[in-house]
Amino acid sequence: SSENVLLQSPQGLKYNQPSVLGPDGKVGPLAPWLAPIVSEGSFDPTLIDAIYKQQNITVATTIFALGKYTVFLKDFLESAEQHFFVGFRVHYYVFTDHPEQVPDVNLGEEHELTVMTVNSSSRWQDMSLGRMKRLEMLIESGLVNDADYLFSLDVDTKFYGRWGAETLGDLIGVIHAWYYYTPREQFPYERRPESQAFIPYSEGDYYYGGAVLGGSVKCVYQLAKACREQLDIDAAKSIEAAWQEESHLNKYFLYNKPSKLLSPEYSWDDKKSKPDQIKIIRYSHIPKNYADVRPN
Ligand code: 5GW
Ligand code: MN
Repeated sequence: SSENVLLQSPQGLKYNQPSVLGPDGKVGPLAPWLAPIVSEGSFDPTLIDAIYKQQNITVATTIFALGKYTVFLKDFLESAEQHFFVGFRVHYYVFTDHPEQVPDVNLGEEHELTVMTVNSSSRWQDMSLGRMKRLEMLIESGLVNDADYLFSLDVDTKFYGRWGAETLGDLIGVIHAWYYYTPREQFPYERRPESQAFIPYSEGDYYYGGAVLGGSVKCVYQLAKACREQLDIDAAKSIEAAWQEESHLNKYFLYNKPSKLLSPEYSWDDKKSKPDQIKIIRYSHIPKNYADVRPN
């Protein structure tokens, strides 16, 4: 059905930073490469569901819950069942080193969950940096061949509102809740040229959140493989990008433009109060006590 053609832009091309907020002060509606920025009011949920329903699609979703992060699974899954692709076929893949701690959550019709048991690691780098590699391997394994679209989502989060077919497309990135009004030279991109995630101060469209990535299985595969390769090159030089996978994701999205962008409605933070420009919060980071959940 879809072509899966990446919208590539050359490195070093100079153009003005796009604004997240339009002249009316509202989010969107378009990135300057004509990708829609999805926000409340920009789509008709009934219509868009009806269109995608006819295509009988499956949405695969990977969630990583390694070490102590299994505590987040219950709220994540229960809230997802309330709001995430309700009425569509959904297949969760939960990667964990504690399969016995995966809660028994009642799943809706045609919703399915597969536990992917992985080895425990004492190295925190393997937990926070291994997602791209595992995503790449999951797709290579053929397990998600039945899926049309794939999302990878942080687990220390909750859904508060609808997340549905409006978020589907070839390559999907989310605009970070803390940086949608920030001049690009102040984005927390990786700024050391030694890192593969390096972005010069004169470049950058948006600051994308690392909690959400998605798209067609093919485009997500290309993304995961490319980011994993860049992470490996950095690791071989003992370089860790400023915000790890998020930095590499931002580099990837700068030169491989998302075909659709999600407004910060789709990746909020409970610690941040809602400004008027943001009409609804759909998915948000919940506060976590780092000392409780991170490895020592
Ligand atoms: C994260 C940071 C340092 C050490 C370990 C982790 C970690 C991340 C972990 O111990 N277990 C784990 O499952 N993760 C996965 O990576 C979770 O899915 C988590 O949502 C995701 C990103 O890490 P976060 O959520 O701690 O990152 P921030 O930027 O949201 O704080
Ligand atoms: Mn998180």
